[in-house]
Amino acid sequence: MQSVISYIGLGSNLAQPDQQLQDALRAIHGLKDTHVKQCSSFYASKPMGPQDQPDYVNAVVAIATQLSAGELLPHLQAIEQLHGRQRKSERWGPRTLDLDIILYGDEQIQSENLVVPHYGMKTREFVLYPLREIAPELVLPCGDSLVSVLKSVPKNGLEVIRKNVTWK
Ligand code: PH2
Ligand code: MG
Ligand code: MG
Repeated sequence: MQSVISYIGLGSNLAQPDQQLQDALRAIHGLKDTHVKQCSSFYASKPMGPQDQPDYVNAVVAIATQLSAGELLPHLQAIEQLHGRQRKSERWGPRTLDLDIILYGDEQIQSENLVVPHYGMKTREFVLYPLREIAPELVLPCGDSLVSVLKSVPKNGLEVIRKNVTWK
């Protein structure tokens, strides 16, 4: 099977977020039939949602994978679990590790447990700016270019905190 390029959003705001992302990157690279191709810098970002939680560290990685999106999802959820993720009822509450499938090739998926492109990607600075770093020419499945989408999304304090991230 041919591999597909997929973009995964990483986020953490608990228990050493920088280390959470670094470990997650290695775990993703270690998934079967999957390789990390590129990783954005790590960014500090203001919490979206409840404000009484720590700032987040966010990044986006490009992977090449032979897994389908539906196969990839449970693997990413297993990594979240290994990182002590506790699913709470509070929407947009703090978390040790969040791995979201942002894009999976040009596929548009609307199943019960997976929506791709990620429903919030066009409004979230902590997804769009890291994505632009690794895929400046990207055109979304809807036909909009990443650059045009970014024009209406301010940085909201988003700040690079680590460059030249590695995963091997
Ligand atoms: N994720 C959330 C809720 N709020 N805020 C930032 N800055 N970054 C995130 O990744 C994030 C968030 C739920 O997934
Ligand atoms: Mg998320
Ligand atoms: Mg998530």
